[in-house]
Amino acid sequence: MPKQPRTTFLAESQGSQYLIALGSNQRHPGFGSPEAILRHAACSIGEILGDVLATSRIIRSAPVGPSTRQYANGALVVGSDLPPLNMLDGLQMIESQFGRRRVGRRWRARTLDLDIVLWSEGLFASPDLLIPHPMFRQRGFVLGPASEIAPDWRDPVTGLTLRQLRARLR
Ligand code: A4P
Ligand code: MG
Repeated sequence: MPKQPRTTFLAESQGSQYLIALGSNQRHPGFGSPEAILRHAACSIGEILGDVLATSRIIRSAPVGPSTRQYANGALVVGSDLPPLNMLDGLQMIESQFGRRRVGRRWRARTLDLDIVLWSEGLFASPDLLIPHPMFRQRGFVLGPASEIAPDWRDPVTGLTLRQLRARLR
């Protein structure tokens, strides 16, 4: 595989950084509202997967796709030495701890969805994981929170920063 250009983002932190998008549009009997679920999930990510370096506000967004319920969405920058597939495994483990069940149709209502949007080392592609996330450039509910915490992070595919991608969407 050709060597990918490294995106320098937070020079002071060790290892690599991941930009993680969080979404929820279903209450959890123990954790409560979608907003509360996202806050607890951010804590779990910090305990298990790496250092939470930046946390966005949590926004409310209209559902894209078949689900009719509003979402809570947010974003985190996480510093971690985990390679991408281990990060994905860890995120999916946390999704299931929050009651996410991977059955039924895609994009159904869910208690917690954790997607890897960007990785400081650039591109990653395997059958189970694509970085950058293929849809993120079209999604205000990702770009809004993400550009708040990492406005100058460049998408390695288009060369545009998150701030620019968000402005282009609007
Ligand atoms: N996968 C591949 N690349 C990635 C990546 N970069 N990060 C694979 C995470 N996962 C990745 O995802 C399906 C499979 O994608 C995973 O098993 C993984 O191997 P999933 O989370 O099980 O299923 P999903 O979330 O239903 O599908 P998908 O395609 O991830 O949907 P999205 O893109 O997450 O969209 N509207 C609003 N307002 N806010 C939302 O948060 N979210 C969705 C779901 C739809 N509409 C929304 C929102
Ligand atoms: Mg997902």
